[in-house]
Amino acid sequence: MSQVTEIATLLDQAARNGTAIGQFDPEGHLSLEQAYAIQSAVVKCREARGERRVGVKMGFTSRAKMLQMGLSDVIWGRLTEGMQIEEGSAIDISRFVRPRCEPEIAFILKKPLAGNVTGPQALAAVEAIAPALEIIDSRYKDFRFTLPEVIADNASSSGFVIGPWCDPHIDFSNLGLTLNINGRVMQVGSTAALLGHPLRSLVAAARLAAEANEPLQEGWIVMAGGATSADWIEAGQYISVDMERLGSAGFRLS
Ligand code: 0L1
Ligand code: MG
Repeated sequence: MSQVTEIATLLDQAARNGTAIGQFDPEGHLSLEQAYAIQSAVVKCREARGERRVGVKMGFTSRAKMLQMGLSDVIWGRLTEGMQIEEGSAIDISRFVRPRCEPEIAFILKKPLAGNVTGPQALAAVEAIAPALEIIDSRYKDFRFTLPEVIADNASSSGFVIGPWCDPHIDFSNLGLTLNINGRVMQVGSTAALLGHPLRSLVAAARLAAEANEPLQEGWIVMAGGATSADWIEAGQYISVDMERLGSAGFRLS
């Protein structure tokens, strides 16, 4: 078994069982190319079990988080249908190691999108936009990881919830939003936190996915990135996002 397959198998099992593993590259020696190769192999494990690819997620999309990590670019991960959580439903916390949740805006595409595109070209490929939540769950013990490790771990992607799909022609550059737990506001933010405009995240997704020879497909969802910091979430909580003009999305953790 190659080292890529070996690490990918460990990460896939950790995600399936909700059990943490130790770091495999604590000094961060792996190249980003190697890290994404492991991520690709992790997602292939899911596809081998019959899960369909449904899109991509973007990570570290706020300038503050990028600088904090010493990064000059965003990171991305792959979404499969098994990660989608029906809006308003309840899910069992045992499937996670130690989950956190962040409010996002999601795009769904009406046509493929690839390469170096402009904002208007990206918008022309968007069928609809929606308020959304991402559940992130690092598979590493004590939430300690290097950049190659988090990329290999599918950018901590674990679940996502999509609210009502809305007309993409409204101005969504600076929509106010809150992340709420049991109806209490925990985080306040704006879609402008995503690289200044969420479309920039979609433009980056088109570039990065094409570089990986996996161009964005018609019908795919793009989770544009966290608009606030993520909050730890626990069993018994109802977690929701309220977004100006677009509405709400939520789920219960049991
Ligand atoms: O912004 C993101 O969705 C990436 C999250 C990866 C790091 C983490 O687990 O906090
Ligand atoms: Mg996110």
